Amino acid sequence: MQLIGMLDSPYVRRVAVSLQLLGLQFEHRSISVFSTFERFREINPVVKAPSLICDDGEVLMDSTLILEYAEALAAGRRSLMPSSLWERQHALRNIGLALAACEKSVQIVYERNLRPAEKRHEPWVSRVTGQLLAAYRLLEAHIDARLAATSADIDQAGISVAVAWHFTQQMLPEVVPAADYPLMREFSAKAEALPEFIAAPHGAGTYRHAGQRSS
Ligand SMILES: N[C@@H](CCC(=O)N[C@@H](CS)C(=O)NCC(=O)O)C(=O)O
Repeated sequence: MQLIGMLDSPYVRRVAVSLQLLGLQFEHRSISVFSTFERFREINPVVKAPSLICDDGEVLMDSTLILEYAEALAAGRRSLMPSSLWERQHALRNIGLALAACEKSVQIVYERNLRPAEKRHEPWVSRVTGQLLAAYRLLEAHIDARLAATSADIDQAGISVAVAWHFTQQMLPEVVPAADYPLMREFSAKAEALPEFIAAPHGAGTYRHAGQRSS
């Protein structure tokens, strides 16, 4: 299967990290939804990153749906979702906060990079910024030892929280000052040191699995 989209998207990156941790082989194609719109459109006419081309050619989109498919592929070997109801509830709460943080960060980036300065609507930016900070304040309050950060025990909440935080810090560090979130910073440093995160770094690069990297 092929993962389509750039690793500067937190949605693409959470899928790239998760597929590795689930033990699933995939090819990554770093195609941009902006600079290579037409090329992306040939793969998925809706032009959404991430897109996943399944082995039979069917194309999936939306990171959460792709991860649901990946979980089914890895069933019986590994899952990144806790099985106990109580732990799953907390994981889903943290994933929801992480995805909201991604969405609000992306909205601010798009507002800055895609909209002409004279057309920017400050009340909208303030609203989105407030939502973004609310998500990170809640994550900072909730983050605890349950968010494990080794390759063997990190779960989808840990992956999504770490990827969201790193994306926001890469793109909008002045909006969400890291110094105000010491627990997030500490957790992110542990997660970013894992081989699966290092193999799929934020940016324009392409993930290559270990065999591809050494050849
Ligand atoms: N909810 C989606 C969000 C995906 C998303 O918005 N991706 C961005 C890249 S970060 C994208 O495709 N942008 C192009 C567009 O929406 O036109 C997911 O989880 O995959």
